[in-house]
Amino acid sequence: MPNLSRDALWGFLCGLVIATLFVALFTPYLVWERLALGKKCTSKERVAILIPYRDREEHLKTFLQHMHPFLKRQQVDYSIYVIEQQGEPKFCRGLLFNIGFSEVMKTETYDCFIFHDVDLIPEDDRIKYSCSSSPRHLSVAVDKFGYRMFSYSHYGHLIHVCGGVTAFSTSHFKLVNGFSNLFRGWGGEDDDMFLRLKARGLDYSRQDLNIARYRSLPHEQAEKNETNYLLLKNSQTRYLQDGLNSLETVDYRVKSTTRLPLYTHITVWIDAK
Ligand SMILES: [Mn+2]
Repeated sequence: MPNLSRDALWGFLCGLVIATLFVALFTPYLVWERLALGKKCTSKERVAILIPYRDREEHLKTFLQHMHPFLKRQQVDYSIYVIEQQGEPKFCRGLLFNIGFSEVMKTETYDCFIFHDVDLIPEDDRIKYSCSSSPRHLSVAVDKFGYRMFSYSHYGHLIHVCGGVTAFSTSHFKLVNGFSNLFRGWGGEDDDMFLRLKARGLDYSRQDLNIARYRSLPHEQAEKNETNYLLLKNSQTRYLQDGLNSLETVDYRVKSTTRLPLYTHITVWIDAK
């Protein structure tokens, strides 16, 4: 027995020595890295990346694995927010963006918001994750659409399809009253935003088609909600009272906000209509 406790003591001491050595050697390295990083990060703009989310665990993993190194290479001062929908069976992409924006702005200040689908991965480091003098459509060329741009005519409007990933300065996003809260299910909320911008005399700028290339992660295509497209008829007048300023009339409840190492997770209950 005495032998055993002596062995245990030796083991403990060796462990202690190794741990001390490790901390002594590693701490200066961490401090140095921190300082070097502080010097390198020249960005003054604070960027929030908002991801509307439900039931796409694999996509989120791939997204985070790609985006953290990508954004660090660009030296962006950023945070990622995942806004998860519960309740209402139809996915409310625009509404989730509005809720995310309003929740985030309660405690933080950001200059720039990037509204980002979880299944789109930028393929080129030159795609700038920042805001400029006009709102920007980032995911211009997506692989599953043959890296091409699309437009269509609807109720006399020529609509350029600008879904996927867009960047708005905080003031531009407020100026158009955010997204519409009314779109439920797949389709149309991005076209509604395009029309809001037009109504405000704004337009999306776009990066070169050869640069702004995205890979899309495969999933089953949700069925288009055709009734969404009827809303586009009056987008350009409705936007004044449908959006950030009418969020309090929407039946939703923020259930939790959890700060995780790689993102902040906000869960939202939306009442089914
Ligand atoms: Mn998709």
